Amino acid sequence: MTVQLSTNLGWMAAAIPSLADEPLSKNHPRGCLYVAARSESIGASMANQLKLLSLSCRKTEDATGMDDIFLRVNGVTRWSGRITDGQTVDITSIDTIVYGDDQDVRIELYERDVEGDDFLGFNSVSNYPAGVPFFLQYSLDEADYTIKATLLT
Ligand SMILES: [Ca+2]
Ligand SMILES: [Ca+2]
Repeated sequence: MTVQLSTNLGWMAAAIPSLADEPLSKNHPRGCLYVAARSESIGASMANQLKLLSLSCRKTEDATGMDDIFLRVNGVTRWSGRITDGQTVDITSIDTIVYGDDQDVRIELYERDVEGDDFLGFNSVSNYPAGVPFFLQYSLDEADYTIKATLLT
């Protein structure tokens, strides 16, 4: 639940500056209704294209040495690599993830070990505002990771 909450807060923070740039038209004098109608019309007209940009490690899961991370998108491993405290790695080699408006994308992070892999958490991405980078937090097992992502416009 903590992971989901931080995701929602990230969406709010990302959404506010972009929406603030939009002038309210005379046809939509009530801001709240305007925002709701706008996101609905975008959602109905096109599929979403999710691009994962980078993975940052503030704190590894393993007590010593580098973490051996793999990233799963809807149950399929799409990226793996080694990373340690303070590093950010580019993950743009992962193909753009295309999904419909009635779907969401489950992005899980694991740390590999011979005695069993450690699950670091998951985030579900649905309809974020396009063109505004957002952040997904992974903090199970005392690890601390962030994925930076964006929906392509
Ligand atoms: Ca581990
Ligand atoms: Ca390990």
